[in-house]
Amino acid sequence: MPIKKVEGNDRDLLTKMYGEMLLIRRFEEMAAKAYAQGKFGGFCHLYIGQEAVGVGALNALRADDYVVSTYRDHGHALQRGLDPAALLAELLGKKTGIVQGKGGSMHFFSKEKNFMGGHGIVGGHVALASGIGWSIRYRKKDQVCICFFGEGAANIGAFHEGLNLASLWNLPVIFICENNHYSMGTPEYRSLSVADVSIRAVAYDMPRDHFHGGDVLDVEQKVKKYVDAARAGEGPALLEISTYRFRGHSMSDPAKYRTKDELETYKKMDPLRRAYDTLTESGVPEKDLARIESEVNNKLEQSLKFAEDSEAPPPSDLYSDVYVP
Ligand SMILES: Cc1ncc(C[n+]2csc(CCOP(=O)(O)OP(=O)(O)O)c2C)c(N)n1
Repeated sequence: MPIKKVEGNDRDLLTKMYGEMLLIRRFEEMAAKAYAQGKFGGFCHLYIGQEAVGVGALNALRADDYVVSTYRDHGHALQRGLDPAALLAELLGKKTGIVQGKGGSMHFFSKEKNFMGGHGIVGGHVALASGIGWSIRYRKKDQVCICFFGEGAANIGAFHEGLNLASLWNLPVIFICENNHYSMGTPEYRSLSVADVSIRAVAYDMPRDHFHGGDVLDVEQKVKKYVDAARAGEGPALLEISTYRFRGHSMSDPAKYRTKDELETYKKMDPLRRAYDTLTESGVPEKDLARIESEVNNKLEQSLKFAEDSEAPPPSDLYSDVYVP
C-alpha cells in the first residue's frame, strides 16, 4: 500500500499511535531480553509485528469499554493503559505484578481498566466476551467489548457459541480475528476449511469485514465504524484483520516452518516503519519522533528497575486468592 500523507487531527492521532506502538515494541524487546537472560520462564508470546491491529482497534474505544485478549496479550494490555512497571513485575513473578505475580505473561488482567484478560485456552475467551456483552445490555449501558483472537481460535467450538449468542441477543461485541497466518506452526491453509474467517459471520447474521492491518490509522477508522454501530445498539460484528508476527509463536519456537524470504517480505511492511515514514513525509520533524522514542525508553527502563527491585511473593501467598470448592 502506498503511503498517504496525513494532516490535522489524523496527523496528531497517528503521532500518538506511533508512540503507543513503539511502547509495545520496546516493551516486548525488553521482555524477550529478560527471558533470554533467564530472568523469567514459562510461556511468553510476543506481539511484535502485529502492533497496528491492537493500537488501531483499541483507539476506537472509550476508556470504560471492555477488552478480552489471548495469551498474546502484552500489546493489548499496554494499549488499555495497564502500567508497564506492573506488567514487567508480573513477568518477573513479583508481588507488585498486575496480578501479584500469579498469572505471568498470559494472564494480565485489570478490573479497574476493564481489561478482562489474558487467556491461555485458545478460543475459550470468545464466549466470555459474549458474556461481557450480555452484562452490558443487562445493565443498560452503552459500553462495547472488543475480543481479540487468532485464526486458529476460529476453529474452536466456543468461537461459534460466542458468535451465535452475540448475534441472537444483539450484543455490543466486536470480534477481531488477528489473522497472522499461523497457529503455532500450522499455516492457515492446513486448518481453515474456508480461507476467509470473516465469512463465518454470515452464518450468524452479523456484519463482517476483512482488511490488512498494517496501517494503524486505517485500522482505527475501520474498527471505529463497527464500534460506533455496536454502541448505537446495532449489535456485534466479525472483523478479520490480516497481520504477521515477526517472532516465533512463543519464546521457545524458532519458527522453522516459514521461509526467511517470507519473513523479510513482511518485515518490509513493518507497521512502525510505515507510521514513521508517513509522519516524516507529512512534515513531522524527525526530532519529535526521536523525543517520543527516548520517552518510551526512559519509561521502560524505570519500569524494569521497579520490577527487578520488587520483592518476590512470600511462600504463604501460595494459599491466598486460591479458590477451593
Ligand atoms: C484449547 C487449546 N488447544 C490448544 C492450545 C495450544 N495452543 C496455544 S496457542 C495455539 C495456536 C493458536 O493460534 P491462533 O489462534 O491462530 O493465535 P496466534 O497464536 O497465532 O496469535 C495453540 C494450538 C491451547 N492453548 N488451548
